[in-house]
Amino acid sequence: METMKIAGTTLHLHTIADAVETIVRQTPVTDMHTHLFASEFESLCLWELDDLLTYHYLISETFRWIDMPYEQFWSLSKREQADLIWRTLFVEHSPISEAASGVLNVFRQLGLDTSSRDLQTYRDAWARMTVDGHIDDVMRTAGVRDIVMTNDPLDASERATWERGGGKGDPRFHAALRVDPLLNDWDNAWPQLAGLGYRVSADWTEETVREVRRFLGEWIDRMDALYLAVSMPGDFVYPATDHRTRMIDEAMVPACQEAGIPFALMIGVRRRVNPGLQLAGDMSMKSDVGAVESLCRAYPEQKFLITMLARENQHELAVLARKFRNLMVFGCWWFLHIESMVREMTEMRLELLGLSVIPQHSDCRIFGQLLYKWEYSRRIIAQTLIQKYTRVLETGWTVTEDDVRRDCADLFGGNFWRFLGKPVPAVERGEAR
Ligand code: HDL
Ligand code: ZN
Repeated sequence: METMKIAGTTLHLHTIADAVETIVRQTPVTDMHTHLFASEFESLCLWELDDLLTYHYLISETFRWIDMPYEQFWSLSKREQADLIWRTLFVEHSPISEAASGVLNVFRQLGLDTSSRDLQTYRDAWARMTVDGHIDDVMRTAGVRDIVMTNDPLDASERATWERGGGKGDPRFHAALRVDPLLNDWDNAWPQLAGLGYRVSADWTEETVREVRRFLGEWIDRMDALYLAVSMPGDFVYPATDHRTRMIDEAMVPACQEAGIPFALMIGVRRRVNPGLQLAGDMSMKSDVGAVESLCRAYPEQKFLITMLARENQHELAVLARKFRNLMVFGCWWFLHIESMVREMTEMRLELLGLSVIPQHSDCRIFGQLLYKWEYSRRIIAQTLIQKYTRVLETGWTVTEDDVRRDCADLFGGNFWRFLGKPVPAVERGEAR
């Protein structure tokens, strides 16, 4: 029998580390969940220094040091808020949290002189930038080839871009249709739908179901949405005799099946535990992985992208993914997007699921964040892969550079696009192997 030819340089115990670090660094990323917007979305496209400093993670960290009333902070201009955050987290204390050190990492990767503690130094640097030049520089440096946005047609300013035929001008940016209010705040959502011309009412009537389906279908088509996304509170149970189950069963899953797209559920948030912090006031909570199990079993032909917010849910979710091939686990979400949790979760996932996961997304809101979030994520994923390839090499198995390239392409985008049943756009554009 002909021996199978192994392609590419064979790696050994003393060469695997350098090879993996190099290949991971070079592998282009599809960032499959972000809050970034292409520049055509104008004010929704956040990239300025004051946007970076008023990131809600830094706001909540600043309030731990100051007695200022919340209302007084929110009455400040964005620039004044940024000044206060800079003084508090960068001058009066060392910026060692993930979000604070991340800002300095952005400065470094943009080639700025980080020896200055004068915020004006960095404001002057941003004054020399343009939004499109900054986006190109950051995506190139971070190695991010494609970005999936979070798109909400109930947001009037975003809707305006779509309704004038915009939204798809930059092929690197893709849409995900986000519809939390339909599931979690129906009393306020249905009047908004009605205001857009959909014949819905508070009651879950046949016409309401039909019109919610029409809303979902029309916006999936208009955005060419890659997936339908919702974030769910930690008390989400499924199935239940409640509005959420009816909305999922009668509208959301059918809309996904009609469009042939995955349904992404991000589970475990407790919104506004401290309303005074606004967006920064959300909390995580343990959730019922059983709800995901019931969904995957009820709809074996429907693909589900799932991430959960509580550390305590991660092992059970990874084990569940071993049972359902229509379940794709993704990312280290939100409060888990810190180096210690990324390391713990990535090791566990590769040990339980091999390479059939989407290990990371950035969740970025401001473009510069791509630089630090992907730098440390790549480093940790590379360190974990080296550990696992070493274990394989020690058995005498052959691992080649081509094997590692293939595996990394899967982890950093290939698994996502394959789960969608779509080709990798960066390859289609000739930008990546
Ligand atoms: O619901 C979500 O998509 C979360 O990611 C929230 O946007 C959260 O506020 C966040 O920014 N996480 O990083
Ligand atoms: Zn998010």
